[in-house]
Amino acid sequence: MSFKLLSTKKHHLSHEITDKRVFENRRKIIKAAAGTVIASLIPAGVKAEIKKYADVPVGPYSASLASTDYEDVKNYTNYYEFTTNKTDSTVLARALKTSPWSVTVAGEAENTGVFNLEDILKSNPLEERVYRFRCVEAWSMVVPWIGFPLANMLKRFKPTSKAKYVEFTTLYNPDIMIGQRGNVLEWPYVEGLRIDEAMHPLSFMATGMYDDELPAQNGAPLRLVVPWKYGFKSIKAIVKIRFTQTMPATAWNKAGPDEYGFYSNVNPDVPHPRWSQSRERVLGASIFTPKRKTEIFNGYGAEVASLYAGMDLKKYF
Ligand SMILES: Nc1nc2c(c(=O)[nH]1)N[C@H]1C(S)=C(S)[C@@H](COP(=O)(O)O)O[C@H]1N2
Ligand SMILES: [Mo]
Repeated sequence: MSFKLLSTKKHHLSHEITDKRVFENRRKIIKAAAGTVIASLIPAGVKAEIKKYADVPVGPYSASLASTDYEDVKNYTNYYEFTTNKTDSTVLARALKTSPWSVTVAGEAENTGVFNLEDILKSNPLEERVYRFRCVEAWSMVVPWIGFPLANMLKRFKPTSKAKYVEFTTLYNPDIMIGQRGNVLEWPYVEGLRIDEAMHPLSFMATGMYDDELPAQNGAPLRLVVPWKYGFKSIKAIVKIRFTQTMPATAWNKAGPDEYGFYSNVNPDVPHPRWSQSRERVLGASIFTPKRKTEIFNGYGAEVASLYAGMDLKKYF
């Protein structure tokens, strides 16, 4: 399976390039057709529900890949604050109140403080991006995320020249996040990126998916999506962003330093100590479907490999 990225004026991205207008038109047609089918199934007098983000335009950097079934993406999640079980989080995460929501910005930046998510959203126009996503446990999926480029938001906080990394922190609330009553990880969940990774145009903040609000179990109201890294970098329910001079200590790295490195770029050549990373299972596929080969940087090598020029990716895994 190869994927296509849409062209932008500045970036001539890898692989086959699809004209953005062609893709958007196709998306509209598909939506219109789906609307007709659904409408014809709805009894007269019942209004079809319009999805919250149905009109969000497709942004650049979107891959024109077929999305994984919505039901699979919603109902097979990793959210250790609630449970280590990939299906129970659908119900458990309903207890999380995702609005109002505020985000604390701290550290090496001029514009720090507490921000309402609503205000952040007002200054960050939404777009849709179809991104490949891959968990470290070797399952992969393709998700049409709704959100905005991470760099857009970070630049508004005016990071100083001392900001070499960005640290993200998830909500800590063991009354609701019942998994936090145990110590499967050190709470709160923390993740981090090097500043150039964070500012890379592929790094994305998601607030929705499949034209609708982000389900709680998928990280509402605000989650990171870094498509060339293993899924655990894509931290959910973010309440704090801190710019730092030194590499942040991340939850998974603390839990297993030999198993989960800071960079965690998808890499078929670096096996997890307990299993191979060379093949992956597409979410929703039957057990008889052969696994597919994992691609370096999850297929985004043409865009991001230069971030790691000269680095030994076996050492900096
Ligand atoms: N706060 C938080 N973020 C998290 C996790 C988590 O347990 N807690 N799990 C991570 C892991 S291991 C993966 S694979 C992805 C899964 O995203 P999904 O559940 O939306 O598919 O979320 C990541 N973000
Ligand atoms: Mo994961």
